[in-house]
Amino acid sequence: TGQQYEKLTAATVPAYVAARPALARAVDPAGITAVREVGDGNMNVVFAVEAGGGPGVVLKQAMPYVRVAPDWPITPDRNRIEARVLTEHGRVAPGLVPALYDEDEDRHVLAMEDLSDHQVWRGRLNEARRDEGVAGDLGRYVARVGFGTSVFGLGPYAHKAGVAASMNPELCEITEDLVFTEPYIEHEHNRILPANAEDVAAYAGDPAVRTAIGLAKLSFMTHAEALIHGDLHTGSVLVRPAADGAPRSTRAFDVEFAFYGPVGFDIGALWGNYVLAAARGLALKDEAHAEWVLGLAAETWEAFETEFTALWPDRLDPRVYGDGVLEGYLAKVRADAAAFAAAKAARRVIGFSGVADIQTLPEDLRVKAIRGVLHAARHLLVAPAPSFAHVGDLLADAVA
Ligand code: SR1
Ligand code: MG
Repeated sequence: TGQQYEKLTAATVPAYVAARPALARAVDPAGITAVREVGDGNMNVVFAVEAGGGPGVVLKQAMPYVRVAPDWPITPDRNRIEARVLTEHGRVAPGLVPALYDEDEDRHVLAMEDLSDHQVWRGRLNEARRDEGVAGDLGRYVARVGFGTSVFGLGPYAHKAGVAASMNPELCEITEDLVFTEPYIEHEHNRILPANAEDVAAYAGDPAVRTAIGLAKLSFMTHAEALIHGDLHTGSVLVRPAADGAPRSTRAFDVEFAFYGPVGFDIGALWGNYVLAAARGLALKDEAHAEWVLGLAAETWEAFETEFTALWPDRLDPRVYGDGVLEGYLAKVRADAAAFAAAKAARRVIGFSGVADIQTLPEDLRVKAIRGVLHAARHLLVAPAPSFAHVGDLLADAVA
């Protein structure tokens, strides 16, 4: 495309829908009643298209730059990758990602299922809502993807073809820089409150922390286990609680960072974001909510382990992939997840791209919450057997 393509606006969306046959089948262009720009993520422009009396559609356009930093170029090809991954994840984890309706490779637009009856989980957690079952749904999602796109689920040739077809170097580089590098060096992206300067120096300067982060980065860059989501924070999850006879719905979205990586990265992303949500709860003196949130770590893990174990009899090559391998692999994923959780939590309180959980706290509470997150991250990185009970103690001590 030469990266020259027209940016969608709310005004041009109806004509765009009418011109795309796959889209016009999903939503009647003549019936469009409203187009709202709803993107609040860092990367893309997103429109919710409403059609009176019927389902709408969501359009997501990737521009050749980062939405929140237009002077930061980034490939719009992320949109093609996202389309492929949505299809693949929809195959192995049906009902846990949005349905894909259309892919426009010229203007880098994806059209997806209207999930406007859902809400972003991070926002609901920050309102101290307790959506039972979501953490388990996500553990099942990670397990189904972690098995279904792995050597175990695909066999050697399809796994290698998957690795080759899922290269995502530019988006991976963002993670390698923002999660695993910049928080550990002097960098213009870092945003550190003066009152947290010593906390950050103690965390990022600790040789044991630095070694653990370096090893986690190496694992992220080299362990091509499965086609992981790659950015599974609580802002990448949509939730609709059960109501009026309709069941609960949980969807992981925004899969543009997906690539063949370590499965523990997705579990760790969730765990790290539970730490951030719990730090908020404790800072606001809502101990009950914080305790509930930290309990989600076990819920996600147990659902992951149960689902992965249930899929294990379907592995394509049981000759030496016996039950001892299952046990060893689960232990590896769990250990990886603890380190990745630390990296994902710490980056949100040191580097580029903070999260509302922490950013919307008053400054005095934010300082304490950040201190707690860094103590928790260090524990997750260096303790021989890290525990979320101890994470809770560390967070509580910091905000006391
Ligand atoms: C420049 S993008 C910053 C962050 O937004 C995404 O959600 C990823 O987490 C990325 O690291
Ligand atoms: Mg995102």
